Amino acid sequence: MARREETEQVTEAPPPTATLGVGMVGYAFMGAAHSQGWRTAGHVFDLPVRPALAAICGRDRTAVEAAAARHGWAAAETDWRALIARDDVQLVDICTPGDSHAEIAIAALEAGKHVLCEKPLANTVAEAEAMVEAAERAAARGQVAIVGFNYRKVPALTYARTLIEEGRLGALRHVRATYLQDWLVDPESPLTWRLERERAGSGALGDLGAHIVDLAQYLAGEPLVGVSAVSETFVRERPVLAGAAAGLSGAADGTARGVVTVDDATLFTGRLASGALASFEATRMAAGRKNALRLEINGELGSIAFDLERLNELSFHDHTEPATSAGFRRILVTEPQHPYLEAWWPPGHGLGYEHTFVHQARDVVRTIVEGRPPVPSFADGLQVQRVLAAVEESAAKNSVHTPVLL
Ligand code: SOE
Repeated sequence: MARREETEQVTEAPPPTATLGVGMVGYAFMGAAHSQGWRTAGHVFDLPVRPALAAICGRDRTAVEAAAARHGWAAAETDWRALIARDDVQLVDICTPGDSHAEIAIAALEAGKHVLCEKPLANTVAEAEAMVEAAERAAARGQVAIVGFNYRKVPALTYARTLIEEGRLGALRHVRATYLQDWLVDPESPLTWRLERERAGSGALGDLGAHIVDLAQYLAGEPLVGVSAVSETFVRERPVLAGAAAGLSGAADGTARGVVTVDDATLFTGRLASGALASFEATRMAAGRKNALRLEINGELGSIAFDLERLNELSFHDHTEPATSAGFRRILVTEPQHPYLEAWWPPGHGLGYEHTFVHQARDVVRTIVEGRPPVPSFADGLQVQRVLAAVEESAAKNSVHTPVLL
């Protein structure tokens, strides 16, 4: 495999002249992350066409023009329909809250554009189904529709999938997945759109649970077939937001308070198609846990373990080794032979959160140009949406638990 010296020769080749015009809707946290992905992918990877940041869209003209200048977009629009209609936009990237995903994605696909849509795919199963139907019609015309489950693009997790595909874990027994953050611990943290059911669909479940459900199914290579859940909203009222959110938070509007209409934390167990058991925990109220997406998968031949807070590492235990010397060992997934790493730094120099968006952009471009099946597809996004809906249904039923005798 190419080491860095050879890779450098490859990246010194003249950049491709053909471009894929990207139009992005939304310019907050995810908009910034996706911008970085589009800006960088064509400079790092040897791509058949280079993404061009054609136009960015948001409702507030001053703010969207500032975002365009900051993130390197050539133009700014204030109406997503105008963005979709632009001749220099071939792909529409949707980074808005979930309540507008379906409308924008379906309109873009019907206008002949490729689509990348942030997760969760939609706020309801019905919306996701309509999006899949639009994606299927568009696929017949050669268009691509992809959902942005960016953590599949962490090299250590892509590599974990390879180990499982190769049978190194054997038949799977357990999938244990948690996604823990703490940005809502403070009860004075304001009521942003992520705390409104109308806009976000659900709370920790859709925001964080969607990622770990997708990863569990992607890594295991099989779907969840049943779930049992509990859910809680610990802080039921929060200060109303004054103006736009900044990142995950924002300034409160005096003393006015509004009702939180989503879950703060959702826990559930599940069963995969093969009979393997799974457990999940999604919360934004785990004090001290910043972006702790952790996974452990146990099979009859071995186990893997991963923590997003140490994202260059994968732990692997090979249970076929002699018991005296077997045990979890830490693999640094930073070699040029590892997924995506051939184009980055010399061995051992490591990547971060933002690189997942660069890898996502690379994969979207290649999928379009090489005519590959889209992965993760809108159908994958719908399947996750069905799991989220089943979790919500179960949590609603489980509000009264089997009592514990005291
Ligand atoms: C906030 O909880 C958030 O930004 C999620 O919305 C993202 O999907 C996740 O990648 C990081 O945390």
